[in-house]
Amino acid sequence: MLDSLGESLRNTIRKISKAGYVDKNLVKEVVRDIQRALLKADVEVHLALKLSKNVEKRALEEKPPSGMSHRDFLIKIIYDELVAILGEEKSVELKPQKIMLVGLYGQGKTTTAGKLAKFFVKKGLSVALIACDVHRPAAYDQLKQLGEQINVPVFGIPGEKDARKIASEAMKKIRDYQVKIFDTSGRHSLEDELIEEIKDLKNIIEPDEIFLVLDATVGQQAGKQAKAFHDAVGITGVIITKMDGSAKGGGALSAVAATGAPVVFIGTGEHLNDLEHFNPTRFISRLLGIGDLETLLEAAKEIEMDEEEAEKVMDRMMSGKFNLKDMYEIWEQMAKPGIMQRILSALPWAKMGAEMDKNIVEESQEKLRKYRVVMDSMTYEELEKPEIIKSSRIKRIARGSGRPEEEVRSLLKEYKKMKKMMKQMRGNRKLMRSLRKSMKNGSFDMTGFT
Ligand SMILES: Nc1nc2c(ncn2[C@@H]2O[C@H](COP(=O)(O)OP(=O)(O)OP(=O)(O)O)[C@@H](O)[C@H]2O)c(=O)[nH]1
Ligand SMILES: [Mg+2]
Repeated sequence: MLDSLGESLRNTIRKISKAGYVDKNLVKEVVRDIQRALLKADVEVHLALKLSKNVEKRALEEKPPSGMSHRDFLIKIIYDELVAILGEEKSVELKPQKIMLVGLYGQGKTTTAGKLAKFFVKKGLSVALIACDVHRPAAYDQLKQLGEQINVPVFGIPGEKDARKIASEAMKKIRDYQVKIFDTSGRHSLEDELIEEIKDLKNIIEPDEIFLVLDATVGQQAGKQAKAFHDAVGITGVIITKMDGSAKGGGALSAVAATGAPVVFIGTGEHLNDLEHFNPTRFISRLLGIGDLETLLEAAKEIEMDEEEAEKVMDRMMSGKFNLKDMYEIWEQMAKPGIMQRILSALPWAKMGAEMDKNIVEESQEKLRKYRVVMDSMTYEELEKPEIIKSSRIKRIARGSGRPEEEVRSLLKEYKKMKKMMKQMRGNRKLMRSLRKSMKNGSFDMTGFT
């Protein structure tokens, strides 16, 4: 998704990283690049100009905080400005509420109603769907089918031509459900008739949330469309659908900028599970290829350990209680191709990822081969407390494994080295936390990361 925008922006970031120094010419060039990338991705012209102008102004006028290079500062400015467009992260609350979905024809309202219903059901809330679309002939049946898939009741009055009546009836009949999701009619464009209808529906339903459902492939028109809906009923959030497709995505950025309403979810497919919570900072980090800690933790999750297990290993590593079994486990993880790359891509050192991955995989595989035999000849006690392995034990282990004593010693040396590294990483974890915190506060200190 958003491949081409991401790629052009990442090229720009690479250009900055590779530059010897940041001067006016580089700033101008980068600003031009960003403008071009945004326009190509269908971001509205004035928004693209405003963003690139902000970048230019700040890059030329502001000084990097002490400890940060001009290069990193320029990257940070770009990151900041993109994040600023998307605004704060917003999540739906897990409480009883009424949600009304609005949007033009075919944007994905009905499908999204089903996805949202499933989302709340999974969180243990009781959900009802209400079919207030009186325009599309089979709208009720479509919603009914979705409801059946997830055992969620669908309220509707087939044949009824007035959406207001359906909503009023529904308000009486489905009181007992905690979450009520209202699907509404679409139109080709925001006609007066539709505006009147959704305004009335809003008065009847008194929704807690009004989400605009917007197809990611809607280009330059997205901002205008979003603003019109916003002016009519006040949008509290945007759900961008079809992010799995070839969307250029700039429309989505424009819509958010035009309404100030944050993106809450993105739809990434036709199935009811294809709904993802949207996190603006993570989204931009990925787009720029600079990653953040959350992505890092996710990558750690993907390495076939469940989250708890990952936390446990992480905690053990960080607590300084680190033994040979832990070391072996870590090598085992690192010996799998792609894993370091994934982890590194979440860090500012992303560009080194692929190369390092290859080296680390080879190195780890070799270590595993070499030391497995040696470790097989150790007792549990020795594996858990390697410190007790002195020369008589070394002799025994060497004999038992049929490997030279030197190899046992080198394994122990390796262990000591790694343990020391873990200690240093403990310091870095704090650094990571502070980085994340400062990113949230808007100040961003990359000291120690470059
Ligand atoms: N690939 C993909 N397809 C989607 C997504 N969301 C919706 N669709 C598809 O888009 C088409 C239109 O979706 P609907 O949910 O019917 O859209 P709507 O806004 O209710 O349309 P109207 O009721 O006609 O206004 C359907 O074929 C959906 O399967 C998504 O996130 N990804
Ligand atoms: Mg529909």
